[in-house]
Amino acid sequence: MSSRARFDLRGFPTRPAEIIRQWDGPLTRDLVRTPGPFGLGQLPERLVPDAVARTVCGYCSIGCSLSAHLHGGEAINLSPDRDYPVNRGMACPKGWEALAALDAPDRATRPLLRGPDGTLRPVGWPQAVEAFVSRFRSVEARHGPGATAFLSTGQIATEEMMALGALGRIGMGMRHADGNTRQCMATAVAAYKESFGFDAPPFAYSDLEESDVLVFVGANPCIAHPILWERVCRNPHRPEIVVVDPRRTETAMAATCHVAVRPKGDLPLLYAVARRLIELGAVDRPFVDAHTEGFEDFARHVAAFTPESVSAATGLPASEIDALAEVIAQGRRVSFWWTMGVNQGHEATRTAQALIDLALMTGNIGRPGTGANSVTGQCNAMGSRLFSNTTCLFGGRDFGSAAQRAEVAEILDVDPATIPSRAGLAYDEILQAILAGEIRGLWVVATNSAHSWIHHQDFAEARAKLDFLVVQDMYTTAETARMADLVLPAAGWGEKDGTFINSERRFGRIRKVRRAPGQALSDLAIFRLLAKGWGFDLLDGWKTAEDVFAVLKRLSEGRPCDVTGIDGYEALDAEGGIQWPHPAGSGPPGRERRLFEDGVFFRPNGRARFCFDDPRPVPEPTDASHPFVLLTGRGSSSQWHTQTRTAKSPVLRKLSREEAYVEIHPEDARRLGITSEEKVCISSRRGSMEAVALVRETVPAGSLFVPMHYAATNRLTHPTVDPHSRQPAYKHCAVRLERLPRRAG
Ligand SMILES: Nc1nc2c(c(=O)[nH]1)N[C@H]1C(S)=C(S)[C@@H](COP(=O)(O)OP(=O)(O)OC[C@H]3O[C@@H](n4cnc5c(=O)[nH]c(N)nc54)[C@H](O)[C@@H]3O)O[C@H]1N2
Ligand SMILES: Nc1nc2c(c(=O)[nH]1)N[C@H]1C(S)=C(S)[C@@H](COP(=O)(O)OP(=O)(O)OC[C@H]3O[C@@H](n4cnc5c(=O)[nH]c(N)nc54)[C@H](O)[C@@H]3O)O[C@H]1N2
Ligand code: SF4
Ligand SMILES: [Mo]
Repeated sequence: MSSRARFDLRGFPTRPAEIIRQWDGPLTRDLVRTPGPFGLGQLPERLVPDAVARTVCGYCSIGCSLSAHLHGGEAINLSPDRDYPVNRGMACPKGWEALAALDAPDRATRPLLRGPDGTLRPVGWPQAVEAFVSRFRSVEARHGPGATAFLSTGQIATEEMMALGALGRIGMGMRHADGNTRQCMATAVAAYKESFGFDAPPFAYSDLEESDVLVFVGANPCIAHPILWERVCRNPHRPEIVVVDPRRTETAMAATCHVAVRPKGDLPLLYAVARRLIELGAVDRPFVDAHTEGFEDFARHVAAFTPESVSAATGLPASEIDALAEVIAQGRRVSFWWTMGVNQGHEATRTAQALIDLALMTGNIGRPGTGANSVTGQCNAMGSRLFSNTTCLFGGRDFGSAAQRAEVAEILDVDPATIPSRAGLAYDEILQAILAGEIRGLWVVATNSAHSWIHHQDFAEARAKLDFLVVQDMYTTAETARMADLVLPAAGWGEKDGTFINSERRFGRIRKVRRAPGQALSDLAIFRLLAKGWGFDLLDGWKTAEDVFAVLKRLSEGRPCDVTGIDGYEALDAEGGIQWPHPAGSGPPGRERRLFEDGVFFRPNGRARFCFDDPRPVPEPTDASHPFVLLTGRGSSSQWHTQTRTAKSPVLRKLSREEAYVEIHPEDARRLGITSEEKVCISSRRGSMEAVALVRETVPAGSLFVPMHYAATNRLTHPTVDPHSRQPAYKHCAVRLERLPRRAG
């Protein structure tokens, strides 16, 4: 049978209005209340809101609840909710401005297909589905079932990720799939799995308010998680706040103590702190004996890390390391928080585990105000970790386990043989396989790889090798969408229903408070259309997000992330979101809960494990030709990643710099004769970029900082990954800096 003949158009709507009516759901009908006064007096009469619906913010993983003020069912404004346990009336600029991203002129409103002349042209949905099905089938026919892959995301609803994971891996049989969570959370996943037995961030945000010592490592919440920082500010215990970061960030300035570790000096630093804690007698022996394993080996390992022996690697005097250990030893409720300064490194997993080790050895886990706490990044990074069916099987299961595959097959009512028996290649390996000509078809959903991937030249080269690239995005102008053979126009946050899982494991609802423009459809509707075209009928019953949520619940049953006790979406509204686990019969969910209060971990013997290793040299040390360390990360609270969304808001644009900039220490600037606001050139062995120099003491001498929001940044980065998590090491490479010759005239 030819691939074309298999595609059955019968019963398939062809008129745009019909497609939208049949495949995309109605605007939200769950109006929580009519609005009170909230300062919209200046709006014209016809825009006075007549109802309010609540939805969780679609940017970061804090998961603030926002009220959408509706007029005729569509949102005209947003304001933060006061009685939601997460944000308690607060939102950062991105939350307030979240609707602006929906109104942009470059929204993808029709499917686009690249024609023989190389240009992208609008086509109808039936043609788009046909192109998708026939081109993927023909790649497979020519190159075998391992020749296609998809890249998923932490920025669509959990229900949508599930539909993608089901269609891609089970329906289409793709052997390889990963997502942008690899760039972000893979390290925390690997660390938690090995140490705790499951990918289980243990905290509730209330822990921020209950600690007497908070240690932030490689985290800049003032910029990246502003409402998390607001929660710290509400801590009534006058806590010690330690920030371990090479840069003097906004968070470091607001802390009580800044430990300016040398870039990538964290592992020796944390081992030296552990050694000193043992010396100080700060080990919680009863806890260690009852609930952990491997402490004696760990103690032997860290014995070698004297403050003197690590001073070169950490750049810190012995006194500062001792002082840090003493603060931790004296704290009664110590919490450790980490994000990308840890996760994005060449020895990231062991560094994250060193923080877990510190919490375990001091018994700082399972009690209020404690924990080894990895904060997620994207709004639904945790949904992607547990339910995207990419790096793990649904519900945090293992693709390699026949028994677990059988469980999933039974719940979904599919043939167990259709579930892949391996997770498949990681993101970097998928790109390598494309470069090697082994993978020929790629489907990218809600991630902008051509900008965000480490040393993204690799992605551009991979594109040239692909027979077929599909990009499903909100905008035609996203760097990756521009490279596509087929662009599928997606509805964005605010234009569809579903749930996100925030950093503290809380399921929260998102709602359709706007109609998507043109023929754009929710990602769920797109997956269902494609499944129909492919002839995969599992998604026939997944008509609405809540239908899929019912399947999610069954997939979670008996797992650490069991949510069989959530009584549908209504319960999420009533409770202000619900954290996992919440098994059926477990009583009321409670407002804020942490894990491991009973000291029982998810490993077979119930004990947490101390994991450690010898520190390794950085992959690309500085030298005479490239004397600076390049640090990259978030630049402002108003810029989101590759800026496809935040750049659409005039308000957010005013709060950040449009042009790329580089922060440079005054000493280095003086030596090179560079002044603030001057244009400079930064180059690594892989590429170069121009940027405006900002001379600031916020970066240490010998390092430069460039935000990731500018497309050129990832020309420079060095494509290495942590060996355990395969997460890219975005935060270290060697570069040089030069003044640009003054233009003549
Ligand atoms: N405004 C805004 N907020 C965001 C995002 C955004 O794009 N914009 N993105 C979201 C996402 S997906 C994520 S993952 C989070 C990221 O949130 P964060 O991880 O807080 O942000 P980053 O700026 O990437 O990195 C944090 C810090 O790591 C430091 N660092 C670099 N190298 C090292 C090192 O070797 N050791 C230590 N200790 N620190 C180091 C950097 O100096 C930086 O200050 O933010 C989320 N929130
Ligand atoms: N140098 C450097 N690079 C980094 C980092 C760093 O610190 N330094 N951080 C890394 C990290 S932590 C992360 S998480 C990644 C993020 O990298 P990306 O995921 O590539 O960044 P985004 O800009 O968030 O891309 C999301 C894309 O999805 C689209 N989109 C938004 N909502 C929807 C939707 O509902 N449906 C669909 N179909 N599309 C949608 C947006 O238009 C955009 O094109 O970047 C990584 N890259
Ligand atoms: S802190 Fe995060 S979730 Fe809250 S409003 Fe800002 S971007 Fe949205
Ligand atoms: Mo991230």
